[in-house]
Formats: sequence, structure tokens, C-alpha cells
Amino acid sequence: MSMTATQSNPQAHSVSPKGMLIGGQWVDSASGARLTVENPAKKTAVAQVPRGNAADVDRAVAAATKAYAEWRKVPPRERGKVLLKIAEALQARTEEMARTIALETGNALRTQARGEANLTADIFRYFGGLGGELKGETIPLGEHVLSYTRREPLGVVGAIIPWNAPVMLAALKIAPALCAGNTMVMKAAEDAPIGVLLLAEICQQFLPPGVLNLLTGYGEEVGGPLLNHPGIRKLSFTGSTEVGKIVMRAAAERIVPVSLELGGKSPSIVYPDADEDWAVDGIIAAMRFTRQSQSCTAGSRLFLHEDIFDSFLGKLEKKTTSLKIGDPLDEKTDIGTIINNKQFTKVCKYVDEGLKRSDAKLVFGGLPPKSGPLSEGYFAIPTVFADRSNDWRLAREEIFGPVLVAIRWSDEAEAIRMANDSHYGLAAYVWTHDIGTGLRTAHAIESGWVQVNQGLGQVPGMSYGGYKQSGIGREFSLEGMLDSFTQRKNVTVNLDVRR
Ligand code: TXE
Repeated sequence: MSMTATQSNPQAHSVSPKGMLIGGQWVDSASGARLTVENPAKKTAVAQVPRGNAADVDRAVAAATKAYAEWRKVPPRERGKVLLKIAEALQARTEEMARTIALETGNALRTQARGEANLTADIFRYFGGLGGELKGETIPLGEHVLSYTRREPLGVVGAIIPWNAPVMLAALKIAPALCAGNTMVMKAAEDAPIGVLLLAEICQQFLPPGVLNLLTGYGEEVGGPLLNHPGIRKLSFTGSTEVGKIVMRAAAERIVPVSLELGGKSPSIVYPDADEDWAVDGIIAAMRFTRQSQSCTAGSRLFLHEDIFDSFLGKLEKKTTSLKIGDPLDEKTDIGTIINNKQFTKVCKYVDEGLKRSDAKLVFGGLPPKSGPLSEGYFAIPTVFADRSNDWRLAREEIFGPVLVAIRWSDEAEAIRMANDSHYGLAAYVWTHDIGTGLRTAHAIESGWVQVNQGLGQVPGMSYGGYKQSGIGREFSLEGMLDSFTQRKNVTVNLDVRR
């Protein structure tokens, strides 16, 4: 792949990927068909990548199955060392990676894409150090019996990822799965495959052929055959709850273990004793406004105590509207673009519904301009609505865009009840000066991850994953690797046989 286009010329707006990675080779799709990847900030073509199909899935699973026979036998610490080499190579190319991410996703280089590139290297570094943790246990069955467990890999993992943080989300599956001795066939998202192809190119410098295979193409054409392929022994998916259900049905059909990291509608609860300025900054961070709120952990329901409701929203408006929306590759830009026309139209429909409702108050924001520089790309405007309840569609459905619904509360139990009244349960945020209140609330919230007085992103080592329809399984952590990518075998030996 001539990714150097972005490296040697920071203004370059197109790249030429070499193809998909199957069995250590860069190949075209079996059909020869290609799909166009768009730069969402300009609505222009960035690259063409192979449009894979079921025949490519067959080829990739065969390559991964062949590689598995040897890779599983490599001592875990040695596999870890390979990941550490990948981490260093990634670290050396973070700027190129960040530019590639910004170009194809529309996520701003300074506020988002650089962080994603660095976190990707960190994820490989973290899992690279965990080879020695693939330990088993001994079971005390008496002096003359040796009973122990082994952590063994599962085989070929089928992984499907989305476009919102494509490279980091790919790393979250590749690094732990490979460290545990599995091989992988991954499908990149059709909207953002280029950074993942670059990641695969860097990985491939250190991996035996077939250990990692990367396919590009559409969900139904590549993802479907991958889910249903008899050679796949584990499914790991990040994406919408809707497609997560399809993944789980496919897993049920063949009794294959499945990990799902799905959508969210995460609550932020602000108590009246919270430091307001601190909380306002934190809410902007938790809402992921600088990633256009295209994040499953976006704190998109804001429960504000009635005593601070108006003053808080005033401060939120002042700070949010000072953020600069624009070209993702421009160092001055805080907020980039929505990924594609489909998502852009979806976000606009929700904003339009809010504007049309006489019983909803627009606090700030609104529909994107129809002319001027921002109309050249899929730029959305941070928008906040108030005065409606948690039952409103905008407070229940995952918008995956910068639309925040602020809801008033006066009683703590009621705030927690509303926060939990969602079929999602991924993240939550609590803001209070009283640590007892903060912890009490954190314990009462039905979410896999609660932050008190901060709205930051995930850090390797934290167990991360959803309650309810936000998913099954954990990522980012040692437990994520052990539970998601290994199976236990018990071996029991009778030592008395020669007595
Ligand atoms: O996701 P999809 P989309 C949510 C968010 C967003 C909505 C739609 O609410 O608005 O999903 O986004 C592959 N069989 N999230 O359409 O469709 C697809 O090719 C197998 C939350 O982009 O779930 C891509 O690689 N695979 C989420 C991946 O699934 C299929 C991040 C995700 O696409 C498939 C993204 C099929 N039938 C969206 N259909 C998060 N948890 O962060 C699609 N795919």
C-alpha cells in the first residue's frame, strides 16, 4: 500500500491500498470488484479497495486455519514479543496512521486521530506484555492426583469492526486474540478500511503468513459469510445492536462463542454540588463532541439537577460553541465530520424532529448549514434539546451524532431510575463533590463502566463492555483476553498407576 502519500505530503487526499491481506499476500477480491472509500470532509474518493465476497472468506479462513497449526504452538511469551515489535513499529508511524484515520473517518487529527493512533500502539504494548498471564490452575484432588487447567486458544477468530475508531477497535481484537494463540480473519468496515489496512501491513512485517488476514467489503457480502463459515471458532463483533443480533443468531446456529460490543445511550448525572466549570468540560468530553459523538460511550442523556439546570446549560453552550468545526486535517480543528451521507441524514432527521416539536426547547445548535464551507462535507453542529422527558425518542435511540438531550431532576432516586431506563448499559458519568454520593450512584447504575467526575476514554487494563443490549464480554483488559480468546482444558492425571 502506498500509504506514504499521507506521510510525504500531509495535504494528500488519496491513497492506494495494495489489496486485502490473505495468507501473507496482498490480493484483489476473487470477483475483481472494488468499492470506493470517501473522504467525508470533501465528499470525494480517497481510495478504492477490494469488494470481497464469500470466496475471499473461504480463502482467508483456509489461510488462517493453516497458520493456526503452528501459531498456537509458539510459546505465549514469544507471541507477546511479536506484539511488542508491532507496537514499536506502530509507534514509529503514528503520525502517518493519524492522518490516514482523519482522512477517511473525518475525525479531527489533533483532538481525535492522533490519540487513536497512539492508543493503538499502547494496546499492542499492553497485550504484548501479557503472554505470561495465560496461566492455568492446579486443583487439589489429593496426593496422588495431578489435576490442572490449561488456557488454550480457540482457533480461527472471525472479527468484524465498525468505522468510528477503526484502527483502535481492530487492535482491541487482533492483539489479545493473537497473544492467546488464535489466528484471525477480520473484516474492516466499508467506510474506513484504509487505516486498518495500514495496521495490517505493519503487523504483517512481524507475523507468519495467515496469522492475521484482513478482508474489505460490505457487511452482507463479507461479514455474512464470515459469521456463518464452519471454520470460524469464535465471533468477535463491534457495531450496532441490530447487527449484533445477527451475529448472535449465527453464533447460536453453530454454538460458537461470541463477544459483542454494541451501542449505547449513556447517562450523565450532574448533582447540584458539582464543580460546574469542571463538569461542563467533562460533559463535553463525555459527550464526545470532538468525535461528533460517533462513539458508543457518548454521554448523550444529560440529567441535570433543577437548581443548576439553566446556569449549567448556559455554560455548556458557551464552551461547546467555541469549539471549531472544520477540516479534520487542519490542526486548528476541534470537531470533524460525520462518517457518511447515511449517518449524516440520520443525525439531521433527529435534529429536525427536535426542532419541529413545540414541547422541546432547542438550547443551542440546529441543522447544519446548506451553503458555505461546512456544506462541502458531512459536518453536523453540536445540538442540545431540553424540556422533554427520558421517554422521548431522542433520549432513547442511539443517534451516533452530536445531539444531546438535557433532562431536569430533583430527586436522586428518580435521576437514577431514569438513567437506568434504557435498554443500553455501556457507560455512565456522575458529577458531584461528594464522593459518597458519587460511589452510591455509580453502584446503582446499570452500566459496564461508570466514571465519577471525569468523561475520559478507555485505558488498556480497564475491563470494558456493556450491560443489557450494549453487549456481551469485555475488552481492553487481561480478563478480556482470557475470557474472550481462550478456552480452558482440564487435565487430570492419576499418579498412582505404578504403585
Ligand atoms: O453499523 P453496522 P453502521 C451504531 C450507531 C450507528 C449504527 C449504524 O448507532 O448509527 O450502528 O452504523 C458490518 N453481517 N454503531 O451501519 O451496520 C459492517 O460492514 C455481518 C455503534 O455502520 O453495525 C461493519 O463492518 N456484518 C457502534 C460492521 O458490521 C455486517 C459502531 C458495523 O456496521 C452486517 C458503529 C451483516 N448483516 C455503529 N451488516 C459501536 N458499538 O461503537 C453490517 N455488517
